Order: sequence, then structure tokens, then C-alpha cells
Amino acid sequence: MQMETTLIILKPDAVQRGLMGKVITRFEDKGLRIAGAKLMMVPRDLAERHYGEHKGKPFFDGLIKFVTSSPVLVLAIEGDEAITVCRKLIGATNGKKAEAGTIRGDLGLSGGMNLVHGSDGPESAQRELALWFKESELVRYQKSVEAWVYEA
Ligand code: DAT
Ligand code: MG
Repeated sequence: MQMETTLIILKPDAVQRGLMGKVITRFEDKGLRIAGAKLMMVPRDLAERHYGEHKGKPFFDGLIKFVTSSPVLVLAIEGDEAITVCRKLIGATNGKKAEAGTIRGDLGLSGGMNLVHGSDGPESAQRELALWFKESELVRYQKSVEAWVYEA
């Protein structure tokens, strides 16, 4: 097993559309564990640091405006290969192109307002978790159902 923690953000459109429960359920149903959660308005400097790799791109200003416009729900999610598994559950960037069965493929039609962020690799996960959570805000525990999720 390769236990990993990944940074997931339910973006303003997910919160405003009342889809938080549905989206969290996707991750829980998969067998993943919530290790941290907070609802917050995103300060502009945090949004810019989080999306730093996209600075200078044509959609950057709109992206920052969008993620700072209304609250987000920030999650740390744990599980075997959680980073890749969550990216698969989330689906391709544009909701119109994302496969049916994925969160974006089932719930959205937009390229910019695409409901969920998920770290795209181990380095991003580490960097993003450190940006959004203090170590003391991450809760380490086991769920007894995991005995029925993972083979011994
Ligand atoms: P992802 O969120 O799938 O990792 P990304 O890292 O390439 O996608 O881009 C970050 C976010 O920026 C993405 O979730 C939505 C927005 N974005 C990306 N490309 C865009 C585009 N061509 N037009 C508008 N928004 C875009
Ligand atoms: Mg990305």
C-alpha cells in the first residue's frame, strides 16, 4: 500500500450549488478518509500562491477572482494512492469533456467553474497541504470499515 494525503478544494460553485455533500460522498464512497476540513473565504495571496504555476496565463485573473468570490471547503483526503485516485474521481479539467462517472463529468459544464481542485502529484500535494493546513489541523485516525476496503 502507498498511503497518501491529497489536497482537495470544493470550489465556490460546488458550495453555492449545494453540492458539498454529493462531492464528499464520492470520496467517502470510494473508501477514502477525510483527514482535514475547513470552510473558508480564500485570501487573495493564498489563491495566488496556490495557483502560482498558472500565473501569466490568460485565465489566471479570472481564476483568482472566481476562487476568492465565495467560500470554499478545503479537504485533506487520505488513502492508498489517494492523489491519483482523487484525480481520477474528479475527471478532466473541462466539465464538458470530462468522462461521465467523474465528478466534473457528472456535475458540471464549465472549464473554469469545475467544482473541485485536486493535487496533481506528490510534490503538489505536499506543497498544497502545507499551504492550506497546519499539521495540527490534520487528524490521523483509522476507520474500522477500512478492514473491508483494503486487503490485509
Ligand atoms: P486542473 O484543475 O484539472 O488540475 P489546471 O491545473 O490545468 O486544471 O488549471 C487549474 C484551474 O484553472 C482549472 O481547474 C480551471 C482553470 N482553468 C484551466 N484552464 C482553463 C482555461 N483554458 N480556461 C479557463 N479556466 C481554466
Ligand atoms: Mg491543476
